[in-house]
Amino acid sequence: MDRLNASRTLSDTVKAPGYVPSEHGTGIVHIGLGAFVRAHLAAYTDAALAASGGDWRIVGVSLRSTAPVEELEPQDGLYTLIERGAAGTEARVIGALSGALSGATQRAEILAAMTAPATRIVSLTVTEKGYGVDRATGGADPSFPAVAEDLESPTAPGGVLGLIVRALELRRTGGVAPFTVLCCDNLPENGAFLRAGVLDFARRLDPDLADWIAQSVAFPSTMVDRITPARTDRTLADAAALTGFTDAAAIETEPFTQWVIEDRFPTGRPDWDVAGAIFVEDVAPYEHMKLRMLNGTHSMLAYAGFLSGHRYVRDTMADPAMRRLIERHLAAAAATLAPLPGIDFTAYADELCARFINPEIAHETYQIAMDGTQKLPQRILRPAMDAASAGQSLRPFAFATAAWMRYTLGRKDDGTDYALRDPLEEEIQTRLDGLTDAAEIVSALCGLPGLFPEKLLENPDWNASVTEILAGFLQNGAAPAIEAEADMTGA
Ligand code: CS2
Repeated sequence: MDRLNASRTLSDTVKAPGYVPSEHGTGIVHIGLGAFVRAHLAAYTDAALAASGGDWRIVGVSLRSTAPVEELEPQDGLYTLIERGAAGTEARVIGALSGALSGATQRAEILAAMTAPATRIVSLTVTEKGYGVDRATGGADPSFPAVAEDLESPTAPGGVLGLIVRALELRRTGGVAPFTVLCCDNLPENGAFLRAGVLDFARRLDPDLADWIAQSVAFPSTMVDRITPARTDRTLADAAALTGFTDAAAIETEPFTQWVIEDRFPTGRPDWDVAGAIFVEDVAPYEHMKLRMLNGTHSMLAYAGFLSGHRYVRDTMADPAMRRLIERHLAAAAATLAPLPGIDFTAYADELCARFINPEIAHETYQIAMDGTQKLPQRILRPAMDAASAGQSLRPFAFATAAWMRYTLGRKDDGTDYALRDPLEEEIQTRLDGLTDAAEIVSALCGLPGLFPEKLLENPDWNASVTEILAGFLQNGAAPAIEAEADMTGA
């Protein structure tokens, strides 16, 4: 079977781009060329190009893995986006990517793309751990390898902060207006987060440049949402059947998609609103809602579900005890939120349950369980602090935390080992070495630098609950511990 590319005529079973991709120039450099951007930002941009045109195609950059470039380049950036839902499967070919660059071999080309006057937006999905920003100080983290290397050789950067700062510096000296920086990762106030990291990095090299960036560069915050499981052989087989061509870059996702963005793009942006993006003054309340309700519940169900033998999110929804805990967590997370005009958190929770149930989406609990130390603070611990201040129950958050702690032991009840896949994996293993007692494990993990807020650790109720729940996991096993917890919900 031939490979998908721009000179092929697509079969009728797939929707082709509603424009001629080669007639549109590039306006965006996107760093982080995984599945998510292909299901989200590129899909919105594709719809905007079809509706209103413009030179807004995207050059994708994969900082470490060369696979995305090898998948996309031979296909002229085209790929199939498969949407799987109760109403059936839909597929469309996305034409928004104009090229793909690899951080491993093409640093000069990446900088050239970022400094090109036509580039007006640099967007990012590099995951929570990919920025090299110290979450405790908010500044650049010099213990992060790419930050250290780029501070040493700032003119040939390879990391996120180094690339943004160098590209902005070159634009400034070249008299080219700066691009807008759009962080699309699941972090609270993600624009301000990245801005602080960029400014601190720049200040270490050139305070004057840092001041200029602070005055001239926009970092709008944004909330992104679309459940995008890792690709499987079925994704590729379905893409081939639908398009009639081999497509090494196909991905699959759910029908639901949401994007809320602060409208601060001094040098313009695509008409993403035609595809349903919502522009608001302040995105923070939407981010909190999504991070605490969707992602917080996801993390809880990922740890508890994985440990009790549920491979996919949909399987946890079919387990009555897990289902009760999922509903309890959604309600507890909602109770920590300030009211958001026009949004009913109960309806949002119901909608999330319907998405989690989607039988067509094979979203692995093990995929969500990855990088727990990077996810817990905004998803579980901050809401726990808010619940404590408001006199609400800490129990659902303590349960999620205890499930994560049990997960960090790296071994299931049946003795199967698994990799933690967390940037602090080694440190966690060193701290836990030889420990079997719940209280000792809790205290070892609570000592991880910068992870648990002091205020939470000082709360006796929190420590007692986490320790008691973890002891239940250790003594009785995951499934009985989950049953016991669900019995407490009284539902
Ligand atoms: C998930 C998210 O892997 C994870 O941690 O919680 O990727 C989640 O699927 C997305 O944020 C949904 O928008």
